[in-house]
Amino acid sequence: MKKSLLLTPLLTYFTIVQAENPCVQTCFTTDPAPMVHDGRLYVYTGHDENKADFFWMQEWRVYSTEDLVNWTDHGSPLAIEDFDWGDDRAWAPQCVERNGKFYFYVPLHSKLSGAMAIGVAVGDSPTGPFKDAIGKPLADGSWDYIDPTCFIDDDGQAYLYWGNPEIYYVRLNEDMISFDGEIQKIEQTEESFGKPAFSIEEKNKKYHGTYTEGPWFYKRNGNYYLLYAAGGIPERISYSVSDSPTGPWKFMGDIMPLCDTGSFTNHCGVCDYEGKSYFFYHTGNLPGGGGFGRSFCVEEFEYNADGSFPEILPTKEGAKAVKAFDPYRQNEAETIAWSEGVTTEPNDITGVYVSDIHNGDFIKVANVDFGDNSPASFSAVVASALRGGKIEVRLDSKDGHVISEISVPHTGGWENWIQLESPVSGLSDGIHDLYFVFTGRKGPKLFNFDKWQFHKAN
Ligand code: FUB
Repeated sequence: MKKSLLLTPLLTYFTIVQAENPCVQTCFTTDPAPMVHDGRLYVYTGHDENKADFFWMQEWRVYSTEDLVNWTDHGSPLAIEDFDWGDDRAWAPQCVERNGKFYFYVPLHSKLSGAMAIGVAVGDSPTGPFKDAIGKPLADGSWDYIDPTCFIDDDGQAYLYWGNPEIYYVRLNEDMISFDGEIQKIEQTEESFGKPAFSIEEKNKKYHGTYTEGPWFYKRNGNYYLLYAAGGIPERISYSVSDSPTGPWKFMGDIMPLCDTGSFTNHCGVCDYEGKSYFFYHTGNLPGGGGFGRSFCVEEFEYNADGSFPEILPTKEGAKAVKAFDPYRQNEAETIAWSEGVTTEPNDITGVYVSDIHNGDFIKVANVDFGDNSPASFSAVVASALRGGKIEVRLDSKDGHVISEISVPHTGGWENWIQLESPVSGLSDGIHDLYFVFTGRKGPKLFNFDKWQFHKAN
């Protein structure tokens, strides 16, 4: 069918393309740590369990985006099971690259000490696989050995900071998996962190600060920044700066003040991508979330002229798209701007796919650029152990008009994949949000969805 030409420019013009916070809806994703590599922005996270009453976290997860709007789920390339000496609490991670290797620093509970420890895993790609790099903790034996943040200075010296409520650091050796010398503890004073350490604070004096946890360490324009969760709980995000990687630090105040985030913790990470600056944090705002069900969010910001931070408040909208999405390559179904109802699962052969699809669930892919002409067809890779269902491909809203439809049959198993193709008709040029709306019998899981692609006419 021919597209409605008249409507195309209007819809394209008025489409306000914004990400939606939290960035991932298929599971809880805590303690975000961004890393830019090879033109993509990766975010390493923890994973709060459903219905948890504490941080009973078992694995770390990786997501990535090229546009700040659509997030690809790379699953969990690292879990407690990968550390023989660990048995619980897969808390706030960070991954950094050096000489083509990816070093994944994590806190977890140690069987050796019975307390918390810092581990390091190594991999050859940003999405893993990762393996314990040294077969033992990098630092072990204190309840406050959590939340490592790693930074490599211009002279090649790498630093690892961590801790709650103390701030520890070491100079890492060039191998990134060892250090010489003692673990250093940073002196916390009112001038450096807004409040002295508990042991030396003046009782009855009201201080603004308190370093709590979750340090995030980096350098910009010759200044070293240490961002952190502050104020005990509930937490805000504050920061200190220095002209040296090991201080002395100067307390600069709050970046994200106490807000109604639905979570008593907060945890930040910062990066630049495609010429813009982004602030990552987490909230309990995903339906079913809360203090032990947190999900990462993102806001774009601009540094003040003097390099200080503006105040950053949580928004529902998040960051704007920095580029359009290409529907003509093979796309992973788990690349999602927003979804409702579905989850994801891993598979050794196909990788991560979308699962738990029920009648009425949907996936939105934002800012999709169909170019000047309508595509000829749409294909999807799907599997079903039951009677299947339908993918309705809709434009611009989940009730938008249907441009293609795929009927998924029984394929003989939840991972017996087949590729199906269907013609495209109706308005489908220009930039649109795409909705995959799933329909079928009410009640049961319908099918799994792994990949999709639009095809141009020959
Ligand atoms: O996610 C578990 C802990 O909660 C993290 O290690 C802290 O930073 C806080 O977010």
